[in-house]
Amino acid sequence: MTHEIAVIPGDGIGQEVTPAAVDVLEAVDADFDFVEGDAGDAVKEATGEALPAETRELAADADATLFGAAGETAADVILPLRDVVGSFANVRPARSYPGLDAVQPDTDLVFIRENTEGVYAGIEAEIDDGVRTLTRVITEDASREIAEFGFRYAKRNGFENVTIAHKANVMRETDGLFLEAAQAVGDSFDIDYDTALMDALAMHLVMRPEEYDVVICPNLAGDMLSDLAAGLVGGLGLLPSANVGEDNALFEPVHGSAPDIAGQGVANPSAMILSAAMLLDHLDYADEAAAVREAVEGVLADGPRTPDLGGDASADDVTAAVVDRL
Ligand code: GGG
Repeated sequence: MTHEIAVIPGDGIGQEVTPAAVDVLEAVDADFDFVEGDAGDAVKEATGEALPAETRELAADADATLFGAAGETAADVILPLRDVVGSFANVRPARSYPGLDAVQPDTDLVFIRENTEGVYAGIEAEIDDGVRTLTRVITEDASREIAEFGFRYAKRNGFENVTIAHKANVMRETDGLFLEAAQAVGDSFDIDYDTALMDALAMHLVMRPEEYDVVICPNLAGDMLSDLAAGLVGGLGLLPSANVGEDNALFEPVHGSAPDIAGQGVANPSAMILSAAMLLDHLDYADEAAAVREAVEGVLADGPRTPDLGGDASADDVTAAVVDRL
């Protein structure tokens, strides 16, 4: 069966790493049709619209989407795209790799980030000169849904501990509801869980990441804590993600457009290639997904490596080495 994959490189290094994922998907034993769409800062400059209707339709109609990176127009591109694919959960695994000089070499955890609300609901206003507000939306339904997804994910993947991140002692109404709903779900699962104030959790993750398996987070906390974890394992070039919905999904690296290195060809494609491995898993190509992960691991251990990991290879060199191993 042929699967249609929408490919949306987006901004900055998204243009450089997205073709790497396509090369890898073309190298595995699976049948894909790739359809490319435009989105991002340059498209907005040229057309006035960061996410053209045709690109939305591509993502809506495809079996899955590969997205590269969003820049200044992130709120107009990646948030609506997640909505187009009906994604309520953002899965962000953070693990250290043998042979890499990581701050915390025993890291192996997964953030399950609520993907639709919190402070990313986009409700902002200027209510007076010099006074702006933002409305944080937390609903019982979305909180329950992300917690159910997180606990099921932990069970399915053999993880032993779940942590519910929150700040309910300050955001009493919103995170109070998130925590209450997530705990009710936790109580119905046969799995150990605890709850953690997200600020203290940030410190514990830096000092003892090996104590954590699955961390269920409200939207902004998931975005920030996963970047923090990227710092523990070797940087943002290593963290993939899946935006999962009921019937569709979008896969993207956790990193953004990295304007400081965009155009130089030296962006680390590993996060994007590992996102393609998550896409393979999602479409039931488990063996091919495992082979891609193994190939990436091998290249991370033996090189070539991009400059963020201390090497001097290009994104193309790394991609070619992964494809060779496949
Ligand atoms: N590929 C991820 C990306 O483009 N990140 C930029 C960004 O600002 N993302 C916000 C988010 O992940 O919610």
